[in-house]
Amino acid sequence: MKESSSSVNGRAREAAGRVLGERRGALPGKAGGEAYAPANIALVKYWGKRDEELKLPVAGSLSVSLGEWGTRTRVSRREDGSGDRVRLNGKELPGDSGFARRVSAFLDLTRPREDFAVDVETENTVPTAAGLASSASGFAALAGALDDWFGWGLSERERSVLARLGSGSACRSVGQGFYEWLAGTEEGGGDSYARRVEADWPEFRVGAVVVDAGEKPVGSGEGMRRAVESCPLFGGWKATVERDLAGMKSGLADRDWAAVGGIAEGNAMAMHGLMWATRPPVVYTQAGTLEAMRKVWAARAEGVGVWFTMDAGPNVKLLFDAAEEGKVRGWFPEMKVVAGGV
Ligand code: 2P0
Repeated sequence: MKESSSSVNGRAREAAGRVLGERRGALPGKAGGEAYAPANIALVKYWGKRDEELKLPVAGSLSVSLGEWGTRTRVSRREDGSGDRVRLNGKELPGDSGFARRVSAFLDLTRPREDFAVDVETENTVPTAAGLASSASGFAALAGALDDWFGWGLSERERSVLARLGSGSACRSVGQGFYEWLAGTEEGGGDSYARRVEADWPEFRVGAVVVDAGEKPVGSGEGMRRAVESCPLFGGWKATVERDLAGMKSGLADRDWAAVGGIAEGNAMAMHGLMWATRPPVVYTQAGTLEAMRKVWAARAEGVGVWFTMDAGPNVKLLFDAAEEGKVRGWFPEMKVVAGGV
């Protein structure tokens, strides 16, 4: 992450320039812009970059978007000379807070002029009690709001490339449904973007089980960096992801819960295995995480169609069909449920 908006990340700005071309120099055609982007949960995980600045991954990944859980963002011009302002859920963030700085760094990639300051008003619609990260929907919504404001007319692929420069997983939050992030091979990242997987599954449900909503000990950027540098198992990760992606796509096409749930759960376990084997280790799992995992296995042993996935934190996300919701709630009365897959 860069320190301030004056130390512009050169290669990322070049990459944004390749998306926008001459459009970047033009002033917006209207007073403000607005967009919504859903959060997403990876069923096959992104863990490890081949390029830190451009947020290019070592391998592909695949996620489901979370319907009405996401981020709505409005942008407009700020002309009082005090720089960008970021409001999150109605509260102004201090300019030196981590998120405000990341937003300003992202705005640096697209500003028509250096002194062009932006007012960003962003609201998360993910219930706080669901304990989900919001950087993916946050940067996808910001890219979409800027596109709306400036009238760039970006394609979904272009929006995905742009959002990726804010946060890798944001490239998968450009629409509803299942999205595959293609790792790409180009040095500049023009072919590293997410595209919709042709699968509709309106009965697909995600249940959030919060174990600990507090700050995580190691950020995911730092955790990934450490894994690439020091995890002795990392060499096998790319092949694991490629196999899991192939199985996941055919499972989604067949709406085969055993395949989709089994691969998602196994892939999350493999990612956490990498984390544990990283030196020094990156352990997000807590006692409550293990307890929830064991409950899922016990429920499944009793015939309930439920699987789990976990990200860079202690919370557990359940995956199940709408028809199973009542039974799953019997095991996890406190879970928050959202419809994905459409
Ligand atoms: C994922 N995660 O696929 C994985 C699984 C966390 C665990 O994408 O450094 O916030 O901004 O590219 O996108 C979280 O990483 O990281 C993430 P950056 P990002 O959802």
